[in-house]
Amino acid sequence: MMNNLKKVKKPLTIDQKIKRRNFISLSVFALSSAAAYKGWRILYTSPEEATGITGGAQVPLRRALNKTELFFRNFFSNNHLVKTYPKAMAAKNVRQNSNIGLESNIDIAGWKMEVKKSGGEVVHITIDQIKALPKTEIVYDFKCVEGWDQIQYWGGLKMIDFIEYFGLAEEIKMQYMGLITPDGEYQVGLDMPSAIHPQTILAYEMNGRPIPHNHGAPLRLIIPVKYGIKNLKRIGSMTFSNTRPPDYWAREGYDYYSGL
Ligand SMILES: Nc1nc2c(c(=O)[nH]1)N[C@H]1C(S)=C(S)[C@@H](COP(=O)(O)O)O[C@H]1N2
Ligand SMILES: [Mo]
Repeated sequence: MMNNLKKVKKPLTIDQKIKRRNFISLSVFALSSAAAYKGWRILYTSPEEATGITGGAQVPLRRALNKTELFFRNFFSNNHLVKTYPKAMAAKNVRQNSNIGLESNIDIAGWKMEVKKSGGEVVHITIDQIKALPKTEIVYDFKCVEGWDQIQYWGGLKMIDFIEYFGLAEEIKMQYMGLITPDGEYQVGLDMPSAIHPQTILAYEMNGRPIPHNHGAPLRLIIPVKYGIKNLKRIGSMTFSNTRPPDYWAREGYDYYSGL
């Protein structure tokens, strides 16, 4: 009686099972490939953004990049601090990367940082003026986009202290800070929240000693919330703006924000 009510399903043979599985996975593969191809076509045939501040990425891609940027900006609020380490953990042999803008000789004693204020006024600041102010030290994991990282120990003047001492409160109401080497060869653009993050410093010491030439003497940027590319060595000038300042690696196609 039971047999009449219930249609007995014959169990699938191993062979049939394999066939069925193959069919399912093939269909899934075909469908996702079609979707991927379509997505790629949309991206590929979409207009390229104008090459300028950022390299020529396809517009939707740039839109996506800008979305991630927004997410991270919100995520890394001013209160978020990068992890720090004891001094004993800092590398003795500090890695040294590219040296764009450091090729020419520099007269450390004669060096001055040029700060362009919003009213057009230009202020020149010496290394002694900067060293006269309270020093801040940090030991953290420096990360380069090329795939290396190292715990390093830097000392200098906190950017936010610098802003306060040199009366740049109006300037930091703008959206961006720009830094350029004295010869103009290497440039970095920073969103203001990162520039004035409590761990961002204008560094003049590495491992407790004046910064060596190839690491950016006499003054470089140490910005722990960003990848190495944003940590400009040998600062020549500082500007403030509401449009993105020139940025060496962004022009080469790297992410403008380059946050960790
Ligand atoms: N002026 C200048 N600053 C620069 C660079 C550069 O080529 N020129 N390279 C950047 C990159 S990619 C990294 S990883 C760090 C490396 O700093 P370091 O040489 O002290 O390790 O500096 C950054 N600042
Ligand atoms: Mo780097």
